[in-house]
Amino acid sequence: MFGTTAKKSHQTRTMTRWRKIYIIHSTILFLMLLLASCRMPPAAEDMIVFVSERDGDLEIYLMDIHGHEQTRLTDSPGFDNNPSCSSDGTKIAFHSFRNGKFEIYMMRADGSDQTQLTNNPACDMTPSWSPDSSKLAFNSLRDYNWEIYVMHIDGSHQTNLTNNGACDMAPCWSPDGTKIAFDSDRDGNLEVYVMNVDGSNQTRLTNNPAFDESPSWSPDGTRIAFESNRDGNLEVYVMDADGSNQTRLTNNPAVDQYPRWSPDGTKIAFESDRDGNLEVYVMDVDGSNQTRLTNNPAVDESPSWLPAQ
Ligand SMILES: [Ca+2]
Ligand SMILES: [Ca+2]
Ligand SMILES: [Ca+2]
Ligand SMILES: [Ca+2]
Repeated sequence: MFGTTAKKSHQTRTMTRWRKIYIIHSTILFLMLLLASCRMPPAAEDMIVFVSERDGDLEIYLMDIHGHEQTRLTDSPGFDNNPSCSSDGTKIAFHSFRNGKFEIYMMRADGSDQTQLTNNPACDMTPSWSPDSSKLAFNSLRDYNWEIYVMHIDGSHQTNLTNNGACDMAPCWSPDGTKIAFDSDRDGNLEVYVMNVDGSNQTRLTNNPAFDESPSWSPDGTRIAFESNRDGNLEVYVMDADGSNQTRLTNNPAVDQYPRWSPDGTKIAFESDRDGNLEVYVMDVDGSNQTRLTNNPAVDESPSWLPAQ
């Protein structure tokens, strides 16, 4: 009788132990599945990648085009800034100070697989994808003044395109892959230029004593958005790709800058401090419907459209 009770008690303890193990394993499995489900699935619609200081230092975030679902992608001790999304929507290039000097990095669109591409004591910054997602243009200070370089996305074949003693910055690859727009102060003040992807035929598009900078191509290649302070403070402008028809889109005493054309060609994202601190905005390409997407006392800036896959 006693033996049977002890046996039953032992069986009960064994079952309890197995039940505990089962519950622990189930919980771990559930948490792993939960964690997996939290990773960003491929975007079914266009998203906007941007930079924010809300968590203490500049990190890269993702949100939908309405400003919802704001999610952090990087978490490094140094600045992470100027994200640029590949046209296939799978990768984000950016620069980071995480290793004590500015270098170009790349990650998947969900923030995974963060990889360093440049490794040079001088600053390497502001990457821009070629439309076939095989190359990156970027700024480098390795020649003791800013030049525009291109490289393959594995970091190989780093080549100086501009070779000019002035500041040459802010490259933006044309949608047909044949040209790169950039800004330069080689003619005395910042102007927008365009060149062939081998660096030939460097041509000025703007000609104004004010700053004219930060070009962004429309997806059909016919127009270029840029920022200028020619009317007294920084505003977003557009022009035809040959520099004609320069038109102001914003008209606000605050800073309005960093225009980035949407993949479907209907909108331009930009940054403005009109509401007291830098936020990301979006507007129609004629300047109408200017709408704030972020709303945070920290700096929110540097939008880049992540195309739907
Ligand atoms: Ca230069
Ligand atoms: Ca100018
Ligand atoms: Ca303004
Ligand atoms: Ca803000």
